Amino acid sequence: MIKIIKGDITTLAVDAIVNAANQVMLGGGGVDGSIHRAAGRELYKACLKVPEVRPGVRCPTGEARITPGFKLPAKFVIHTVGPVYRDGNHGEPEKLASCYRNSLTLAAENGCSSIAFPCISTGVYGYPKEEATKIAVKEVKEFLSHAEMQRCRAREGQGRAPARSEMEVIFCCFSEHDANVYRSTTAC
Ligand code: AR6
Repeated sequence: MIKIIKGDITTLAVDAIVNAANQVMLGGGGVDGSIHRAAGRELYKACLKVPEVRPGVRCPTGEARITPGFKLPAKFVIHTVGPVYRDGNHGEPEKLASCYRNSLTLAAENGCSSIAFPCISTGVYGYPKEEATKIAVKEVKEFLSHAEMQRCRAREGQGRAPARSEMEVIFCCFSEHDANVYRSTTAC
């Protein structure tokens, strides 16, 4: 199930909120700064413990890492790094799509049944909102329908409904304008 809300992602009592982080994963501006402030110093310490894949890179662009939420109402923070937008011809759409796919997969692997996303890459990283929204909605819809297909197969195979229910995916927009972009895109 997809929900679109206007609000501050740090206030949501969901299983996981997604952070639009950078590769170092030690905080920054925008939603990243707000999440670190609300979660407290423990989040910074947990991020420090995430191993570097190369100097200064804990999470490469398009990938995702998970930590506890500490003082946040959310149980987990899934940190993902969106692409910096240049012109759309430098692999940005694929990288942004993999942020959504990897975050959703990590959430499912950690037993999450609700997850909230900010509009990854559309702030400091400059991704045009309409284009980014189309990618976000497409990836989430594909993930949910694939998960539904797996549930159907499991039902057929076992003769009973599996315990796992559909994941609730919230697009948490910081402005009414962003929420309207999501509303018109999900309606398509
Ligand atoms: N709740 C929900 N959405 C928010 C919030 C909030 N509390 N605060 C901002 N947004 P940005 P990026 C929206 O710039 O473009 C950081 O410095 C905001 O309106 O936070 O992926 C990182 O460390 C926008 O729509 O992330 C990286 O260096 C969206 O969140 C860099 O910025 C994303 O804006 C990442 O840039």
